Amino acid sequence: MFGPEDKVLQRCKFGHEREPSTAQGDQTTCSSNNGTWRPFTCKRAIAFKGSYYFVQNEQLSWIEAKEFCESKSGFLVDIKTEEEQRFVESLIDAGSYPVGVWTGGNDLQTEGTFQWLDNTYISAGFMNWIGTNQGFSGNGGEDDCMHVSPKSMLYKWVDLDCSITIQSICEFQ
Ligand SMILES: [Ca+2]
Ligand SMILES: [Ca+2]
Repeated sequence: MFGPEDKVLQRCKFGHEREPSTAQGDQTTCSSNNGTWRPFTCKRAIAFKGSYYFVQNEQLSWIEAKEFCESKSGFLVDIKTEEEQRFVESLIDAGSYPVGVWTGGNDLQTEGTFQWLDNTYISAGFMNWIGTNQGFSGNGGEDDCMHVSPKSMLYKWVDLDCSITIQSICEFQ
């Protein structure tokens, strides 16, 4: 039996992701899941310099991570300044990301030329690659998707096989 209040469509605010929760969250309410009502918490996206960031803890391939962010009207994070890099490092530090996190950086369009998902060239701005060349030469040109490595690798940018499943960060503007 649903009361009138249950018919109100509950959504998380823009930039917030809804996740199932049994704990008290900051915006706990009820949502319908195939007729079963259950509590959920709106997980906060974190604001920084005019953008919002959401860490996706689920391990996804690069394409899956990209599609997840887009399904929330965001995009896989682009890191365009040293300040933004430091902020992403703090997000990595705050969680448990043994391999690091996906960014939107990729050279799927032109091998060896990395771009962000807004089609800007990574080489045109701030960079934090592990080597002097774009990407990591260890696997030839096979790796096309860029991630930020964990603290143990000084958060350097390294391209990986896009099908590897790791955590990721969505950015919202
Ligand atoms: Ca950005
Ligand atoms: Ca490549």
